[in-house]
Amino acid sequence: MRILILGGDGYLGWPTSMHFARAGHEVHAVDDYLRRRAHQEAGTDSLTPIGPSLPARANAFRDVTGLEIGVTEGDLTDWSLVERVFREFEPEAIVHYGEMPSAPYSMIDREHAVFTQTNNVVNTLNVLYAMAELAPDAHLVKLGTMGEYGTPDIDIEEGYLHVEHKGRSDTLPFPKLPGSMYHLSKVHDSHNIHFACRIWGLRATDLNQGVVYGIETEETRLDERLLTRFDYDEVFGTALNRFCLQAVIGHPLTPYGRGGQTRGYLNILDTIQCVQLAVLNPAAAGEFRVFNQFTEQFSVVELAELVRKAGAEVGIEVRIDHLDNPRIEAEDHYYNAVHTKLLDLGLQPHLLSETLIESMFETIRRYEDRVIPDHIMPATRWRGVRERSPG
Ligand code: USQ
Repeated sequence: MRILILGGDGYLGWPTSMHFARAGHEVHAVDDYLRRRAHQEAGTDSLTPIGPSLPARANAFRDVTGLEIGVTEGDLTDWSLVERVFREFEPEAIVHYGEMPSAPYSMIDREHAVFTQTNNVVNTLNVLYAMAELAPDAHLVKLGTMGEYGTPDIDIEEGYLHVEHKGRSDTLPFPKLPGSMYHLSKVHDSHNIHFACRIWGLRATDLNQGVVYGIETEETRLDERLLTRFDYDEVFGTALNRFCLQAVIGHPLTPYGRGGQTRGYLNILDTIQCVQLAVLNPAAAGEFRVFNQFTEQFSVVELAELVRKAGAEVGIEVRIDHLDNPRIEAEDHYYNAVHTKLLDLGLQPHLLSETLIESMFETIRRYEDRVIPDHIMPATRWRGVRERSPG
């Protein structure tokens, strides 16, 4: 199958590109290095030393495996670029990771919020128009987020809710209560994609993914030049990855507030498995399919305790310091999200274990001398606009 990977230079996009290429597909990856630039501006970096560019990574992949990954360096908000890629590559499936992925980044100030929503919404619109005009039978597999739903006081269904109202009933999109400008951008995308399926008959799967953890995949282990990035800073690092790194460098773990914030989590290996299952089992024409993509739920405190236990096993003493929560979010809440559709397609979860955490410790230790400790503590706050611009 011809598979276009948008955001092919990212934490998930690069290992997904390699995985599909090794599985015998024709792969083309697109990226404009948005995340590399954001890191440069902030003075932060990936823990793992990744290749200097997408072409350099694709060359290394060819040296190691003999397989090709096609590459385009460019911005998906640029219509002429999107049009050219669709005309030349003629994708049958499009895996769209190509967005600004950080909630804190989107909450820094007005400029970052506008950038996040413009970038994410416009580039997805370009992809939808390119599909409608140039690849109407292709299947879009779009990375959404569990954060679109927020933390409602009822069970979260997979995309849709059956509603009885004043004697009538319908199945409607599940209500959305996102917690950041970034999560909102994904809600806007979901509406636009749903519209394109309903009106133009496109086929799409929205993968509402939870928080991903892990460093290694089958392909990244083949050669050091094939590593994927690993972020641990307050803007791009996510909870468990940050806690594992903090444990290794002797930094107290940083649960925000009371730490009862509960989310769905999954191993990076399962992200790749889920995306592969979605691509190989496409949605029908006109169908907007939604999968909740995670394997287990944890609260932040549960994760911190797991890391402390794994640390004790290998002789690391881990301290846990609850910080004032920089975000505005519920810290004790009901959370129960359905996630059966990917299991029904055959997903075999790699569940979180102390052994997995210990192996993450080992990989992190290998690159410990690259850690920039100044950017571990949270600096971005979800405060009101008035607090930022007095007067
Ligand atoms: N948290 C801490 N301490 C930390 C970091 C995070 O307590 O040092 C807490 C946060 O306050 C939050 C939870 O952990 O309650 C998750 O935060 P996160 O930074 O790991 O993840 P989040 O901001 O929700 O975003 C990440 C990805 C995003 C993806 C989302 C899936 O960056 O791209 O969409 O996870 S989900 O969380 O299901 O919305």
